[in-house]
Amino acid sequence: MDRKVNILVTGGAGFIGANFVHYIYKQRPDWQITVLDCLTYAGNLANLDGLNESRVKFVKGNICDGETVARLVKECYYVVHFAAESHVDNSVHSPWPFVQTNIVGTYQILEAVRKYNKRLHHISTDEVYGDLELNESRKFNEETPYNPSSPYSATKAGSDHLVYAWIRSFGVQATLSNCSNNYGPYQHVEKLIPRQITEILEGRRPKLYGEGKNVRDWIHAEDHSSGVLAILEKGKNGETYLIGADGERSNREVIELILKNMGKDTTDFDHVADRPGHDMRYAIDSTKIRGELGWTPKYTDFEQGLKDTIAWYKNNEAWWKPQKAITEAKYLEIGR
Ligand code: NAD
Ligand code: TDX
Repeated sequence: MDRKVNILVTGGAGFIGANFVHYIYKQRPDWQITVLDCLTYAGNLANLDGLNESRVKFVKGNICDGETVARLVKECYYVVHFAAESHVDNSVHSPWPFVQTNIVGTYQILEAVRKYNKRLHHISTDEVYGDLELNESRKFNEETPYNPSSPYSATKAGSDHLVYAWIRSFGVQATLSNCSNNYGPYQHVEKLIPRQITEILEGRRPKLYGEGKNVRDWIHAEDHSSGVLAILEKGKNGETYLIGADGERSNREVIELILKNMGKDTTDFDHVADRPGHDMRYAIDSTKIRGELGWTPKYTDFEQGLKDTIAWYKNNEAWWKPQKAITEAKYLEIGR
């Protein structure tokens, strides 16, 4: 590519967005990166520590603010749209911010890329497809019909439909990806894996929703990043790619593995109230991105990835500590 690439990353101060910024910073040393993030409770500027300001510019702003979005989109070459309200439990308790950010915010991004004819990659989730039975062989693929269960997944599904409509009605240049559950550094302590690691580090017991039979398909955030970069550079306009690393584990297995790798007895956890409408199983068939774009995940050993993640939380207490008590107080309020 001849011209200098400036990539606009929305939600780049959150978990996956920040992992993506670090990945691009290393993999594409000649690219300029602009992060647009309004720093909700889930955003943290410290996630971008260590990156040189001559290459990474941070703009504090809301994706629902059309003027800010248009100004930044006008200046960039690619837009990768991660910004979202992302936690299912929060969406069941308080859905309105999800409608605002996930739907109205995505609308503003789409209007700006339409106006300035810029290339968009929209980040979505496997949760838009609803859930699978525990014992069926079927996995989600690009043809699976949408069937979201929670306010979170319904608003992500809504944002995906907006992207499809803008592609078809206005010829917007966009790709989409639907990824499975991510883990790795910088994940907020509200999510399953960091919550349990930090509970143990604070001397408490992990908390398993219901019986813990629910299955999630785990992928390391760096593998999600490499998938997104492959789509951005080699993906076909208008297409969707599912990203997954064959990492299916029940929640109970995940908690047992965390306990084992932190030197605890694997029965040392508590069952707490189940999540309302709790999706049973997610699983991704990633044949398309592997076959068409030659993408493969690097972290194929989940237990090793988990060990690295445990080490990261042990070594970065100052990063998670300020959020921990606030997060557990929220959980106490909803009884989990
Ligand atoms: P996160 O909650 O950790 O981070 C979201 C980021 O977006 C935060 O930095 C927050 O400040 C920012 N943000 C929220 N609302 C905003 C707004 N209105 N304007 C500007 N910035 C705003 O989320 P995450 O887990 O990193 O997820 C990132 C994306 O990946 C989301 O689109 C999510 O749906 C998708 N996704 C997540 C997973 C997962 O396992 N976490 C899996 C598949 C897809
Ligand atoms: O303390 C807990 N105990 C527990 O058993 C927590 C926080 C969760 N769980 C269960 C609920 C889920 O079955 O673990 C599983 C994973 O929970 P989350 O980390 O909240 O993730 P999930 O609901 O699966 O959604 C995640 O993956 C898809 C992300 O938060 C979404 O943003 C993404 O789209």
